[in-house]
Amino acid sequence: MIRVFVAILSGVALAVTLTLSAAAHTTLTSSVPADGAEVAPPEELMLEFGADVKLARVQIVPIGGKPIRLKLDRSAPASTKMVVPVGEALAPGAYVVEWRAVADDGHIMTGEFGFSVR
Ligand SMILES: [Cu+2]
Repeated sequence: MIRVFVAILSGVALAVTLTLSAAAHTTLTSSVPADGAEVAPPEELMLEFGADVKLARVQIVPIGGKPIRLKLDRSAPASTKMVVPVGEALAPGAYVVEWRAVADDGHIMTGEFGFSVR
C-alpha cells in the first residue's frame, strides 16, 4: 500500500517537474506593443522571454491580409530580450504577431499576440 502511495507521489512530482521545465522556456513575459495595445505604427517589436531564446521567425499578420515576415538578425546571440525592426509603416488596423523561437535546450516555442494601429 505504501509502495503504491510512493509511486503515485513520484508520478505527481514528475508531472510537476515536467510542467515547470516546459513553462521555464515557453513564456513570452512581455512585448512592445503589449498584447491588446492600441499604438501608433511601431518601428520595431520587442519580445521579452523568461529565458534566453533565439528567434526563428516573426511575422505580423494584418487581420484579413497578407503576413509581413520580419527580417531577423541570425547572428544575434540568444537573449531574453529581442528587438525586431518592422521595416515598413503599418496602416491603421488590427494585427497579430506570430513568433517562433528556439530555447537553449533546442525546444521550439511558438506564440502570438495582437495589437492595433490607430
Ligand atoms: Cu525545453
